[in-house]
Amino acid sequence: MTKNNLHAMAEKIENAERLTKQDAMTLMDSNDILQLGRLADRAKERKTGQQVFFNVNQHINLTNICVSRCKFCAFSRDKNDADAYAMSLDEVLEKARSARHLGITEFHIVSGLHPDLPFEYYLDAISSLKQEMPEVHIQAFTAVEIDYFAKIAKLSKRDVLLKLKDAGLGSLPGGGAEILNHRVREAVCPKKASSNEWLEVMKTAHSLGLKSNATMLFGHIESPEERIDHLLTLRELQDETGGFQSFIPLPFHPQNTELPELKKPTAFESLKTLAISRLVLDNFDHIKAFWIMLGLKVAQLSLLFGVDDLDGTVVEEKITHAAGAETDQSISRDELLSLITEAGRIPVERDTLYNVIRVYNNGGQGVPVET
Ligand code: V47
Repeated sequence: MTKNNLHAMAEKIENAERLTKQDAMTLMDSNDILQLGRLADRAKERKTGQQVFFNVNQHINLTNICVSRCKFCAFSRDKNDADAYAMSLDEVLEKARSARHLGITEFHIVSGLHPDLPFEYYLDAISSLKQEMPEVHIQAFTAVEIDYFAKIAKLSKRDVLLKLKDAGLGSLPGGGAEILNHRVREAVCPKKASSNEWLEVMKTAHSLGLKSNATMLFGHIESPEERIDHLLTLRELQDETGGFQSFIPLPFHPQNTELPELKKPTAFESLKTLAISRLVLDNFDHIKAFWIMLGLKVAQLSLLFGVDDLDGTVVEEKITHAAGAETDQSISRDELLSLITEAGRIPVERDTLYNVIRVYNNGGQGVPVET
């Protein structure tokens, strides 16, 4: 596809006109990645100007034991595997306390679909965390987990969400969406929530005032058209509910999965996917780069390709050193600030619901300007 095809579309994007499926497929066919980036950056600028958001969160995975065993997942284990685990409530609280001094504003909790743990375990985990650290927002349980809880507890999705909300749940993460398509799910994750079940949970959550994110696992067996259809499905639900906060495209990592023959998406493919997501999802305010999966280099470049939010564990530099953390598992706040300012953008620390905590508009030198 030549540059001219994109020129024809640039006007549409400049006028903030909604792209059709045909338009989106034209973008997918294009190799003019710089022009795609410029167009996506323009669309980003309209939403959030020069600002790039980040937050300080702690990920907690309650268990890796999972009955679903999706082909793309290297995390899940069977109950009897040597490295299978399920955290006790004490362990959950201990983990939470260990990050208290980092000034975290969010717990991000996702786990396997455990065959035996009752729904009450998850309710207890949320209420204990809330009691221990009431100021920290709890973003927990993918739509797939909510659907599973409804099945094991024999409750409606709505009742599951209401009970979790009562216990202290603040919002839902965007995982488990993979590709919202029957063929793809049958092939790679047949044992978990279907596309419709995933969408139904999100719709219900939004109706109860719970915001959520949405993800897309790309670069495995899905076709370009299935990827675009995934975006269009999310755009349609967002038109209806307005409950999605951010969209996070996740590049597939084949190592230690049941799809080892596949290759990880290239930087080119990832940047193109992020840019197209920004252009098609005109009703999503935020497109987030999960640098832990994209890598820091691609994540930084993505700030010129429509991305306005960087996610991944952020810790103070002294803590990183004290903990001896690997740079690919955590990032110091200063490093994050320089990545953003070097790209010519203004770093903004946010809470989970995108309330601004600090704007670093002094070149990212670490002296915050309160807003
Ligand atoms: O649902 C699993 C994906 C997701 C692999 O909501 C894989 O803010 C790549 O959803 N290669 C979990 N991806 C992570 C997730 C997430 C991450 C960051 C922020 C947010 C948010 C959500 O990871 C799973 C699945 O789609 N995944 N295996 C893999 N081998």
